[in-house]
Amino acid sequence: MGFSEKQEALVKESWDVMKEDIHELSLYLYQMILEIAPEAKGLFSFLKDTDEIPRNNAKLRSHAVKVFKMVCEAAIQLREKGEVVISGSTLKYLGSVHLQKGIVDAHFEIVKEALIRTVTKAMGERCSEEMKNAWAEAYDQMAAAIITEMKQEA
Ligand code: HEM
Ligand code: ISQ
Repeated sequence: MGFSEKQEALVKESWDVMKEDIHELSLYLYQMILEIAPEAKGLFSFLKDTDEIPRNNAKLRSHAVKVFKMVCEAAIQLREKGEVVISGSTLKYLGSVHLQKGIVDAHFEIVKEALIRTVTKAMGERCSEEMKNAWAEAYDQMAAAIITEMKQEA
């Protein structure tokens, strides 16, 4: 089943709301990752040597914002072109960063769950199963592109 205009709208609409509180939501995304998988802490350079998630680390924040934005971008592309297209050099970079950090398929499920929990928290009563599914689908397609690249680089 293709990605519908409605699904794209749900992702965009929630992202617009999320942007208003992006600082807190970025921290929440990491918090959820660590709640689901405490061992993931060691993967991130800015988390591995701290007991708490640092509130004022620019890199930590910008990385999380990138992830939200890229999934949002994936939703737009899925509706427009039916697939996620990442430019060759960006895809190579994403593949190599994650390969080098030792990211495996199971990690992608953890981040997906954390992302959905973050959308759920951000949207409160405005959240719906349909909205969560739209994010999940866009994320899965983005993840699939990165995973394919990682396997090619390995
Ligand atoms: C780095 C995006 C999945 C862990 C990055 C960077 C981007 C990114 C853009 C590079 C940031 C920069 O250098 O500017 C994504 C997207 C994902 C995804 C879009 C899924 C669709 C994952 C997963 C994990 C992960 C599943 C594992 C928990 C990391 C780590 C780094 C990284 C550890 C390096 C951060 C550091 O320590 O500096 N990711 N990522 N990523 N990603 Fe992901
Ligand atoms: C995946 N890759 C890089 C940074 C991230 C930040 C938060 C959640 C997932 C991420």
